[in-house]
Amino acid sequence: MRGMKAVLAVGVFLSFAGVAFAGKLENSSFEIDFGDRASLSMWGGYREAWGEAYQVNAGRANYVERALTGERFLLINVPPASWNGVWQQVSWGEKQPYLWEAFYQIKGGDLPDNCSTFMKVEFYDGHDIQLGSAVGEMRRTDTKGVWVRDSMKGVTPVGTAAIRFILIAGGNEGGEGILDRIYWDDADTVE
Ligand SMILES: [Ca+2]
Repeated sequence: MRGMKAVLAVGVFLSFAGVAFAGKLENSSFEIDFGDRASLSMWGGYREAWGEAYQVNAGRANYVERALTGERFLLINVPPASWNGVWQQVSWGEKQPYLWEAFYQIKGGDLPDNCSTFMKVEFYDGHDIQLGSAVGEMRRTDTKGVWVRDSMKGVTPVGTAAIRFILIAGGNEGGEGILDRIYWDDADTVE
């Protein structure tokens, strides 16, 4: 039992360290200006965003008042029957653990039953062929103005050479567009 406690203590320490220091993702707090991206390893504006996903400034328009850190965050809108989000691909080994976290807000009431936002990962081999994927908890409950921590962890499958880290929102079949209600900030791996 003593050994187990030591392992847990180290785990807690590393979790805090992961919050304090940058992980493997770039632009993890969505603070870097949009623009052409020379590297596929950076999300935000070019090739790594699809649908209605935007990096926006806190306190503007109908956005939430404060970013978790910095001045900006990710906004994901969901037009009827659509999927939208951002992704970032990072080199990773096979059979290796991964842990990443992000913080979200949902405002304006709970999302419709058929609409949600969540974290997702996809595993790719050295030829960029997808080996599999995993999804986090589907979120749709109003967070009442608070940034809520979310996380995902697991172990990569055999053959993995990269993980694609994804923040996504969608569904909403036949509904009205979900606008200015889903936000994410500070998404990064934790080591
Ligand atoms: Ca931020």
